Amino acid sequence: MKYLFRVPTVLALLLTALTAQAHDIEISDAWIRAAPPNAPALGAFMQIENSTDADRYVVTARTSLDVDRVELHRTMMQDGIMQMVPHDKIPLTAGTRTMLKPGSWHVMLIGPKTVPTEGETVTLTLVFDDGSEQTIDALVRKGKKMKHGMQGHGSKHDCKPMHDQAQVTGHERQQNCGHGTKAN
Ligand SMILES: [Cu+2]
Repeated sequence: MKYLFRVPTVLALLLTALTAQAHDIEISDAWIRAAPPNAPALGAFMQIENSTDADRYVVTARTSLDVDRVELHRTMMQDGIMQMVPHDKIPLTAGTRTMLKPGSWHVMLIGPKTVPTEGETVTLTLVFDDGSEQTIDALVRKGKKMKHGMQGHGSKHDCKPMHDQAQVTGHERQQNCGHGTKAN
């Protein structure tokens, strides 16, 4: 009898393990910010859910787009100014959702030979610290509108050194400033 009772338990444990593995790391809402044709770099953003009980990391990324290189960046306040800092990896804290978004963590596609237009999709591959990879499609679109109430909080100070936006139009830069401010 004892043996019979154990079988379902083992099966249940196995199923749980398999299910957990299938949903280890989940990437959703991947997008790339639409940019002018001469943009020197493109920001790629997404949400990454780490439903495991261990901290994980994105260690590198690739893209189907023809670019000079792909870097992992974080926009942050340094020496009193907002700037983009390259990182070796993006931490995915156990049991949490990490937001890659303007003004925060992002994947930077540097030196695109051709800048994709709005509505196109670009394939991104993220490589994790355990060597596993996930490939997703990122939609090229405009940045999300600022949330209500945030507009008044921006300042010129926040806008000055917004990384790759240095060479884009004034209008685009204005938009980006809002996002940087929001995220911090
Ligand atoms: Cu960047």
